Amino acid sequence: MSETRLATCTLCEAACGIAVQVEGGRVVSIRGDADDPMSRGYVCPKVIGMRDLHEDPDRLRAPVIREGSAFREVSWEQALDVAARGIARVRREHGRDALAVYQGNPTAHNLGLLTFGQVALRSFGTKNISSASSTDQVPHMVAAYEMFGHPILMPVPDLERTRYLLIVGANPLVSNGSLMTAPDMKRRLAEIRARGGKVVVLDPRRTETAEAADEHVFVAPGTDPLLLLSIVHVVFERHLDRPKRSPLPVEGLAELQLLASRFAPERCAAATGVPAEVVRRIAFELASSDRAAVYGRVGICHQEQGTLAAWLVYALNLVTGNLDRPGGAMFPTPAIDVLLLTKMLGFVGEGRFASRVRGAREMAGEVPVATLSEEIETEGPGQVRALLTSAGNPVLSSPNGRRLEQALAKLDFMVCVDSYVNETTRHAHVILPPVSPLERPHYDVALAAFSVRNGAKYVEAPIARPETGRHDWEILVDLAARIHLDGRALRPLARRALVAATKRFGTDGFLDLFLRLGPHGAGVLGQRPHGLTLSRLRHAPHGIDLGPLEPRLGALCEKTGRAVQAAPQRFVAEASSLEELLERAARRKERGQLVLVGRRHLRSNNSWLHNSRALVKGPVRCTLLMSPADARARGIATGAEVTLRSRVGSIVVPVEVSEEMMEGVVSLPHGWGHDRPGVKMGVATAHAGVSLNDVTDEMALDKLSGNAAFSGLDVTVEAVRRVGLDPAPVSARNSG
Ligand SMILES: Nc1nc2c(c(=O)[nH]1)N[C@H]1C(S)=C(S)[C@@H](COP(=O)(O)OP(=O)(O)OC[C@H]3O[C@@H](n4cnc5c(=O)[nH]c(N)nc54)[C@H](O)[C@@H]3O)O[C@H]1N2
Ligand SMILES: Nc1nc2c(c(=O)[nH]1)N[C@H]1C(S)=C(S)[C@@H](COP(=O)(O)OP(=O)(O)OC[C@H]3O[C@@H](n4cnc5c(=O)[nH]c(N)nc54)[C@H](O)[C@@H]3O)O[C@H]1N2
Ligand code: SF4
Ligand SMILES: [Mo]
Repeated sequence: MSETRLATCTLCEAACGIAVQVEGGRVVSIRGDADDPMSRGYVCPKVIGMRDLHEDPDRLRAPVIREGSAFREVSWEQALDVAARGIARVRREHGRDALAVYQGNPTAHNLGLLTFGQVALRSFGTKNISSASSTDQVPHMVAAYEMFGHPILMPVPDLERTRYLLIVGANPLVSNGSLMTAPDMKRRLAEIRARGGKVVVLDPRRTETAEAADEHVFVAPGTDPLLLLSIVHVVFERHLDRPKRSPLPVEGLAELQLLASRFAPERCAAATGVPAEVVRRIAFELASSDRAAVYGRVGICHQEQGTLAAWLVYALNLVTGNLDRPGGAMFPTPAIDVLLLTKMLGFVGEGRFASRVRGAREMAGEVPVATLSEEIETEGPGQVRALLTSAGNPVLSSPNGRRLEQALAKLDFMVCVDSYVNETTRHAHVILPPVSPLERPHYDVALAAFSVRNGAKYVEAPIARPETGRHDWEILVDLAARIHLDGRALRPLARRALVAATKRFGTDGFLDLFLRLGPHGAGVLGQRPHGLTLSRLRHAPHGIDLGPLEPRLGALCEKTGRAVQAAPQRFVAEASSLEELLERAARRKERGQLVLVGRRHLRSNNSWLHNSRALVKGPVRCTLLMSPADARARGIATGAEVTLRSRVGSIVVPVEVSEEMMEGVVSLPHGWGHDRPGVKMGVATAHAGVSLNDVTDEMALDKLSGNAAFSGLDVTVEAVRRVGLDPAPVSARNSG
């Protein structure tokens, strides 16, 4: 007898509601939950990954320890003991900073990792803690911190009411939205147009989103701060600035205007590739719309002035009077107060310490992952000798993964909390696998803070975990307890008591408490009888709609006595380097220098869904897109294998000549390169591709945030061998 259970897809930020048909612990089918108030039945093709992950024979179901080049299954007791002893020894002999911690992207979709997991990982007190944030959104966090006083206060476009949406460096039709939880982007963009609105995309590639928009404009990679500043320039010049439309206390508008006055569109056009008259028209349309929002995502974060770009996206919303205003860029009011939670966890702050070798500044308690290799390689006090990774695959996801992989081989000890033997975890001494995403209860603590509509949803685990299965957070709490109590007399007793107490409270206990304390909550003692509690959410398994976004920044400013900063001093100081960028970008174009950018595919998810047969079948996706003009100039046709070179290294990839690409720009997806020895993901290895991050540069960082500047990397491309124009060779290779 099969049964249908409601759940949430945890593969991407859209967090679609799903109905999972289960029979005897196996998944029969997954479809969209039509009664989920946010996703209304929508799911993307990737949803099948939830089934395939669960059923995957390559997924580890028991802990393993390495013996030579092989892994052997062991009991939890043994694995945790070996892991704890290894880490404790390194800490004892070399100090706390000798242990590095890295957390990957799936953390954001994992209730236990976001709560107890954070406490456990931060309890090690190492300054060498990093995460996928520094290959992703830290520029937005630094901009939010300086402008609004909290790194989590990153505004999201109010898609349901906006009439003009300017998308800069994002492809939400493929990524399904990021820092913008909004399932079914296709419908949402169509709705903006149906209400008479306009969608404009600025991107060096004519993406799927650009195709669905009213207008697409090519922009040269890495030049967005110049482009955005020239839009700000026109807004002021034409007296279209209307910050007062939103009643916020604001400081620094005059400084912003002064800075922008130097960057007229005519001056920036040669660098950005965007004609001045196009900039002027976009500025006018944006500023004269009654409800407009500017949205920027990883395309603007992955550049050497990513923080300036993120700042200028927010600043543009501010000066056009669209910040914290319906139809503009707004701040959700999630049921769990993440501002409070992150403050409690020590996330709020910046520049409190720096990395040892490069002196990279801390942000939200973390250093850039780009510093990890050098921290392992460079001898001296504080050298990293052990690594603990959780839900991450930095060998494929961080810049210069080749160097990192060589560094990992030198570690004294490495522990990974992960379900696979992959490019990173194959270096581990112990791998501790959590249960599958369908075997855990779920609530979106992080994503609800970036939802285009307020809401709350809790789901029970649709499939009961096996008796031996452990949640990520249970693994980390147990590990931390063992490490901290190692060598103490009280050890077994104290550890068991601590672990038992946390387990008893559990993620449910945490959720109930924080839901009650939150802005929609019932209160700890139930003072607000209609407010949220966990029990109320349990009775509404499709999720509860908490209404459209409401202005809230004004009230926050009042509470803290802090005005919104339109032109933070650090940003204005750094903006002097834009003069140099202006010249460098224009020169690059004159020289015909090729630059590299990344892309995503609808049927792929960073590095870890390539073991699903259903998702990797079809044409090869790991191809280098190149404009017809650039291909012609190099005698290259679709299907040709080329050598792509950067300062860091080279890779060989097949080319796809495409009108989608801006001249001078080539595009390659990341997350591939599964042919490393020792990887135990059969399907992925048979569709290996190459890793973009074998050529990205660990020294190229966003100046203000330390984020990896993957985009706009100088590269050369030359043919390895020539083949005809027929794209068949690409697909033929794929079927093998
Ligand atoms: N060149 C280039 N590089 C990029 C990007 C780019 O655009 N271009 N994008 C960057 C971005 S935005 C990101 S977020 C990063 C991602 O970087 P990472 O998070 O380091 O990499 P992922 O590929 O997401 O790997 C996730 C890992 O977590 C494991 N996993 C999945 N679910 C769970 C779980 O519930 N628990 C545990 N314990 N493990 C789990 C998977 O098996 C996999 O090993 O990559 C970045 N790298
Ligand atoms: N299907 C799928 N969905 C995903 C993921 C996935 O791997 N696959 N990953 C998830 C993750 S971790 C994240 S963070 C989000 C990211 O979500 P998005 O930000 O929407 O991700 P991308 O599709 O990489 O879009 C970035 C765009 O920026 C453009 N770009 C590159 N350089 C520049 C530049 O210098 N300037 C400008 N203006 N544009 C530039 C690229 O051409 C690309 O179209 O997606 C999430 N969703
Ligand atoms: S858009 Fe696709 S991958 Fe993302 S949550 Fe929805 S079904 Fe899952
Ligand atoms: Mo990401």
